[in-house]
Amino acid sequence: MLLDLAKNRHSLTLVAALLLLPLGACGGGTDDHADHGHAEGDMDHAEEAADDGAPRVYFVDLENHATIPSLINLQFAAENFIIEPVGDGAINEGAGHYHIAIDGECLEPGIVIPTADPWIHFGDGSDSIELELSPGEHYLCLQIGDGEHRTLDEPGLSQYIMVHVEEEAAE
Ligand SMILES: [Cu+2]
Repeated sequence: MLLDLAKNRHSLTLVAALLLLPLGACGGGTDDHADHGHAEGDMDHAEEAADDGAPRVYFVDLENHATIPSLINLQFAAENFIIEPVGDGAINEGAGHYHIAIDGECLEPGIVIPTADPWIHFGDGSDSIELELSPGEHYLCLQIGDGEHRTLDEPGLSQYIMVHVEEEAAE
């Protein structure tokens, strides 16, 4: 019994020593390599982001910091996502309806979008609205809610932009 234990301990130490050596050598080498590969991978990813199959919603022809007239027809579009009217509270995966907040921020995922200022629901499945905004800076959030008007956990399913509204031309 005593002899056996001693033997086992001896062989365990040996195994540990053998394991440590190659691990230490590998660690330094792979770190370098991983860093390099990661940077390249990120760049590739950014270039393909526009068509990676991820769901996305956006204001049509309206970029962040754009200058717009006071009276504007806002249009929304979706990629890889189905826009549907609100049913009887049914939640269909990969589908929902638009909401906008005028001078309000987008919401975190999992929140039921209020039916109150600053939010407007497009529960009929429509994708545009005619707005009159006062001159100056305004913040617009476009955000998807599901059949229960609940925000979804996909970064592409909301867009938050700032617009400059021109002073109305004197008539
Ligand atoms: Cu809604």
